[in-house]
Amino acid sequence: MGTILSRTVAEGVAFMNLIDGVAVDALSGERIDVICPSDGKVFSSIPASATADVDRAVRAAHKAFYEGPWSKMPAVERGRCLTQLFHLVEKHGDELAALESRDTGKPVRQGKGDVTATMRYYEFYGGAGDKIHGDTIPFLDGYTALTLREPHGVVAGIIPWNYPMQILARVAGAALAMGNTLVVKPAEDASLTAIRIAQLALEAGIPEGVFNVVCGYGRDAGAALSSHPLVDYVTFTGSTLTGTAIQQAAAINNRGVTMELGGKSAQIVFSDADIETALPVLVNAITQNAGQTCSAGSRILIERSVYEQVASALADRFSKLVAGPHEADLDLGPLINARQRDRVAGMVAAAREAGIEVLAEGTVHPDAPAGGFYHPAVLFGSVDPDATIAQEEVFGPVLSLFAFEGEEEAIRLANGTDYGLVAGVWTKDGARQHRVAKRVRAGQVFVNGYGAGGGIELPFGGFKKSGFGREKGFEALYDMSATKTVVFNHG
Ligand code: TXE
Repeated sequence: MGTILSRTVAEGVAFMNLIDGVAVDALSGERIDVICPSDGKVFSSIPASATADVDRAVRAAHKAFYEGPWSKMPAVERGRCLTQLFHLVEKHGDELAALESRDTGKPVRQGKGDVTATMRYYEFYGGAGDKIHGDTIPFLDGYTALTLREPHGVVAGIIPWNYPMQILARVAGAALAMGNTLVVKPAEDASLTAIRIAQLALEAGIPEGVFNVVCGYGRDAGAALSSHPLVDYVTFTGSTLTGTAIQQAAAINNRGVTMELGGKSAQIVFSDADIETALPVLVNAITQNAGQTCSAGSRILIERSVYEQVASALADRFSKLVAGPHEADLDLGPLINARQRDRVAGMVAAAREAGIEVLAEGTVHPDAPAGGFYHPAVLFGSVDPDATIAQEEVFGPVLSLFAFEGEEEAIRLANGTDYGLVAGVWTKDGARQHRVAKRVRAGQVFVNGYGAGGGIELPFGGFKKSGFGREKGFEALYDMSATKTVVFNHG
């Protein structure tokens, strides 16, 4: 089962909120247990913050925006702080990876991958903020007209539990680079790295009050944050249902929002594809983070002439997949909590009962702790495109295969859900690559490859119920700022 690498990290530590540069408990003193998904045991705790704590953090961020140096600093100086944060994440990389693995249950090497991606966000945005500028616009005689890109003010970041450190980095990197101040509400299931990163941000020279973290439940702290009148912009990654609630809350104050929601992403495998190259990528796209990835490739559409070949090669690989505790570094870790494990198990059971064929199933390692939230990988074959398992996000290691005949049907199936986050196209035909990439309704399309996790410089976001607004790359800097037009009359 491998050696124990991170079963002791943060043992017994009572983590605190970080508000205005100070570590503070919730005003009520109430706390939430932190449970390791690998064994289901409590190892730490976080504050159960409520409206009054959120108010305190938002007021600190508001004061830091209007009275502090951050929003007035030259972009290059803000960038240097973010670059310093990049160095500090690297310095504390082992600790952060261990913390993330224990908090989320993800295999240790994936925790390390999250550190690498997190560093890359702070590196990218450390160098990007000073490259954003406005325009001068030809206007009436006797006038000069120009635009400035200005920060929104206080940005609220509501973060999920699947990639807590990475998703925080993509929000914080872009928001801070543009001069906003930040109040982060990490997920109640995975808040630890957010607290550590906010502490490191202080060490990196980001002033007090600029980067605040308030832990708590979504229905309490999250709802209070998204509806707070001093919040100027809300960015959210999570479920489509919660996204709708947050949009409604932010609408009370008519605030802008970025929504990065669910997915049911398809990869299309044409008969001329390099199948050997595709196979490990197809498997990884649904097993990474045990399928708890918004961009997971949860549907594979296979041209009928190669369906049997691809399906049996995938079945072979699926039957060898083993789930186990994070420190054992197997193919899959546990799911985040009992509720998610039961949800996935329920969807799998319903699909079986509906008569959908199970082509292969992985296993849970016999030595995996009994209290852990494990679910084996499951491969469904010849799935009806209208079936629930084909339409709804499972958020677990569950892959559905579909057969298609020709390009038109492939595109129709790929576009045949309410979501539109990512797609993959596997073919050697260059003209087809372009045609299909254009017609698939997804925010990112990968041709002969797949992976939304890397590529920090690539804009990312959805169509349809997958959300709106774009994160990552330069596009996020536009989302995290507003255009101001200034007109000078020389007459
Ligand atoms: O997510 P929620 P949950 C999907 C995935 C999963 C399902 C449920 O399908 O099975 O969501 O997971 C905060 N106001 N994704 O319930 O509720 C919450 O505290 C303000 C997709 O855990 O979306 C947490 O910080 N905030 C996904 C964050 O929202 C609220 C990642 C996400 O929780 C709130 C995670 C409220 N009323 C789950 N209610 C992705 N797109 O990557 C909750 N929150």
